[in-house]
This record gives sequence, structure tokens and C-alpha cells, in this order.
Amino acid sequence: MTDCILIGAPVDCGKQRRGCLMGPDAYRTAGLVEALQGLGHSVMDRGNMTPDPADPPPVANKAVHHLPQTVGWTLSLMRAAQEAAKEGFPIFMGGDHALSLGSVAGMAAHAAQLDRPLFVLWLDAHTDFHTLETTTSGNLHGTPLAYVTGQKGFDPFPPLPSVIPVERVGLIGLRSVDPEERAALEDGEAMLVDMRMIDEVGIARPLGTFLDKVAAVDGLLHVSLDVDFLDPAVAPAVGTTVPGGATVREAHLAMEMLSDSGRVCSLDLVELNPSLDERGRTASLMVDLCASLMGRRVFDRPTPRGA
Ligand code: 4U7
Ligand code: MN
Ligand code: MN
Ligand code: MN
Repeated sequence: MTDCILIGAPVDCGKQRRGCLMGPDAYRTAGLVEALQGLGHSVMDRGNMTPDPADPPPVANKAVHHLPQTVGWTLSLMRAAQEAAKEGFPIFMGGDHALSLGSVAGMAAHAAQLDRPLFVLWLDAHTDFHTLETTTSGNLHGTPLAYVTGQKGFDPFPPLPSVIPVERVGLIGLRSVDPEERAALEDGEAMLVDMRMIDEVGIARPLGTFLDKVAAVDGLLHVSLDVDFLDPAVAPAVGTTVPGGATVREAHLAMEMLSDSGRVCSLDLVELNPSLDERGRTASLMVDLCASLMGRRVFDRPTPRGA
């Protein structure tokens, strides 16, 4: 039994194409509350948030757009995450991935207060490891992981209460990585799992290794699920489609293993653009994946390790 706290974060400033602001209501319409209640959890829907006012100085990179709004969302979400985490399990209903600048920074602050290490699992086609200096699209939904791991070049953003070391980050589903991101990540200690690795060894092995690492230091785990982690054939409602993504079963298996681990403390559901959906199928799939993460099973049995 978990106290789930739904936080609507209609962030739509992290990219050019609009529509992610409809995400929170699409999850409600697809039955997220009922699915969680059906699993025996209590659910508190806090409604939709707004960004704080913010007036950051402009940055040198002229491509960067919607900076004040993004900084404003980061401030309000950082606070909301810390408040919600004290009371239960926050589920951030996006909104584009710029929301994770705030949700993850806030969860990191929460974990630091508990004196527990926070790990982050990034399920995404992209690495989202640009800084305000390296981004060429200027789309800030491509930056959150660089910010929360303390990379340089985020001066207009609030200082991080707690930096997440890169070695506590795992990225799974990768198939679109820009040269600057690759250079920044290649020599680091993040666990990088691209689609080729999933093809070759499956998703269970690298995820199992990562979860063992979290357990070894009694860590907490924040999961950030980008719709484009999934193959666009099964999840079309996203602006940044990249072919060759995770299957429905690969995604469910990841969620089931995460649930078994008992380590997950918070979740982002990001990048759903309902105006691109087909009869709500992407929203429904995201709700089903969330249900798997929160304990839905066909039969109860542990994941066989070393299989
Ligand atoms: B998402 C991109 F150039 N790297 O910076 C960029 F490929 O949150 C994509 O993962 C960023 O959807 C995608 O614009 C951000 C691009
Ligand atoms: Mn992505
Ligand atoms: Mn993303
Ligand atoms: Mn893109």
C-alpha cells in the first residue's frame, strides 16, 4: 500500500511543438487514479501546478528559448517534489521532460535530507545531457540530466541543493545521442544502455545490474519515463519519435523489475503529447506501465536472476 501523490505538471516550454500541457488530463482520462486505487494504493491528486515567476538574465546561446518559464517551473517543481516526497510517492504527470529539471532536483534534496543516496533511471531514446551552452536546438527538455548531475552551464537555474553523481545514473533505450552529449557521457560512469544492447542481451540484465547497485548502498531510485523510450509504433503520441524503441513487453518487464526491487521512490511520466495520439492508446499504455511499476502482476513471482 503506497500513498501516491499525483502532481500535474503541464510543462510545455521545453521544445517548440506544443501539446504536452494536455498530458496530465490525458492520464486522468486514461484512468491513472482508478488503476492505482485498483492496486490498493491511496491516491491524492494535487491538480495541476503553475510555474513560479522568474526573470533570469539572458544567456549567450541564442538558440535557447523559454528560459524564464523553464526556470520558473524548476523552482515550483523542486519545492513540490520535496513537499510531496515527505508524504508519499510523487508521480509527476507531464508535461515535457523539462519538468525533470525540478522533479529530480527536488527528489535529490529530499534524499539528501534522509541521508540516502538517490539514483536516477532515465528511460529515453535520448540522453538529455545538453547544457545551455551545448544545445543547438535550444530545446530545454534536452537538458535535465546534465543539470541534476551538476554539469557546468546552468547559471540561470537555481543552485542544486544536492548534486547527483553521474555514477548513480542509468540510461536505458538510447538511440539518439548528439555528439556533445556523447563526449560528455562517454568517459563518465553513467550506465549507458543503447537499443543494441537490449537487442543483444535483453533489458533484464543491465537493469538487474543497476538495481543491484542501488540495493548495495540502500539507495532510493527516481524513474524518469519518456514516452519516446517506447517504439513509436506502439506509442505515437510524442513529438520526438525515434524508430527502433522498446517494445511493450520490454517496457513492462522493466517496470515489473523496478516494482520488485522496492527501491523506487518517485516517477516522472513525460513527453506525452495527446494531440498526436491515436484514440488515447499512448496515454493508456503509459498508465498500464505505471500500474506495472506500482505492483500490477499477471502472477506473483520473483524475477529469476542469472537467467
Ligand atoms: B527528450 C535533441 F537534437 N538532442 O537537444 C535536442 F536530437 O526529452 C533531442 O528526450 C532532445 O525528448 C530530446 O533537441 C529531449 C535533438
Ligand atoms: Mn526523449
Ligand atoms: Mn527525454
Ligand atoms: Mn528531438
